[in-house]
Amino acid sequence: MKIYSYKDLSKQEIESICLRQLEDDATIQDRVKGIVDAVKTDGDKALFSFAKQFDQVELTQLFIGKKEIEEIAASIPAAAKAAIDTAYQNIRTFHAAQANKEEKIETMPGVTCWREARAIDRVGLYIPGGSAVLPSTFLMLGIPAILAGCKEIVVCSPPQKDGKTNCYLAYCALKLGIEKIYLVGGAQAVAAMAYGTESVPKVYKIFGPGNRYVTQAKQLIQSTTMTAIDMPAGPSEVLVLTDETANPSYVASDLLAQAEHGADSQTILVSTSNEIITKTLEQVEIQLKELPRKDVTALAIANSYAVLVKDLEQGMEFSNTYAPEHLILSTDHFEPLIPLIANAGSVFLGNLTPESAGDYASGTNHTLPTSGFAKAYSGVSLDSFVKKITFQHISPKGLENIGNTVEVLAEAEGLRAHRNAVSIRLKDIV
Ligand code: HSO
Ligand code: ZN
Repeated sequence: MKIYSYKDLSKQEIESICLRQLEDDATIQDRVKGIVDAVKTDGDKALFSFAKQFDQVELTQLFIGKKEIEEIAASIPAAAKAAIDTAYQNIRTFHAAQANKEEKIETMPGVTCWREARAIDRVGLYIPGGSAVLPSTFLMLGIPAILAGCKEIVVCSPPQKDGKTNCYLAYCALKLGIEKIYLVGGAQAVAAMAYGTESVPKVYKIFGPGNRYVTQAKQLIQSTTMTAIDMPAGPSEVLVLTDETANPSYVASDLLAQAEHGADSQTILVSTSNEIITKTLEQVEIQLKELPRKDVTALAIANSYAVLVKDLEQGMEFSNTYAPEHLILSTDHFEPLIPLIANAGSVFLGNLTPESAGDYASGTNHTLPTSGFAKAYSGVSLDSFVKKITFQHISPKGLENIGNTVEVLAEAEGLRAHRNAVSIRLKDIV
């Protein structure tokens, strides 16, 4: 892992080490376009053939229904069932608290404005199932979708080798009251949900992480159909800010947890202490050896770096420029840093708060902006599954109060019909 000293870096160098490699692979783009077009024209037929080609399974049906979900879910080990129950409860509690009813505001006497949330009727959730099957993602997307009141929740996840889904996903579906899982993965799943096929319903917004094909497909359908997406996605990342109060073994474990997601994951260590950097890197080497995914993890660590800063404030300055998906403040002195955080997806405070807690069970959502998008995007929340509609009502008194302002502005814009829409009413009340 490369080590930089902040004081020796120019502004340009800082910006350049904060840059993520944005995916612009023409081969992937072409392949994804081919897949999306095939699903658009051939529907289910294309999905069956892609299942054979990419998942090596010969499906007879593109989904599993309630009965099968119940049967598969029954084989979940007791400990996993209990863990999912606890995570479910915490995620539900945290997201339920996001449903705030907004006040009606009288902007002028007789002019009342307000906003109400309405669920997006049909949403699509993509649950990855390639190198890792992620039931946690099912909970992170399914719970807010249900709480928001989405009427149709379409779930796509690649089929396992047996042409089914695994017991963890089946149990999540059962808990969420979702009665079908479509056995469709990759770019073809995104296309199916964007265009609709004989089996897979078309949705208005697609959520969920995925590999480069899934990400590319989401971007493509966003620009070619009326389908919205949760956010642009890139490889997962963490920035850990530390001082001498950090525990190097804990910090190393957090860096490795992020690194094991994939070779392109980024793990950034920022510290006020040279000693913490050295000890953490030693710990990374020691802990890495024991990991089952050590090959991929080592590649991600090799692509990562450490930055030595003069104090925690300077570390925050760097973090705000980097805008990490996950920011861990591994210091006892995190409190005064909170107001300084400008750009981050989700923040983990203190030495006993591992990112893994948020990945699975504390309650916050793990679908977060990566690649610097934390400068402008929020993570998934209840809000992601609703539209906010504004309302207004004007009383006779209100029209008297606001009428002239609208008339003058309409005239200034040369829009006589706009002015008339007020004048014609004002005439009747004064
Ligand atoms: N860290 C990932 C989420 C995840 N981790 C799922 C484990 N399972 C992106 O925030
Ligand atoms: Zn994770």
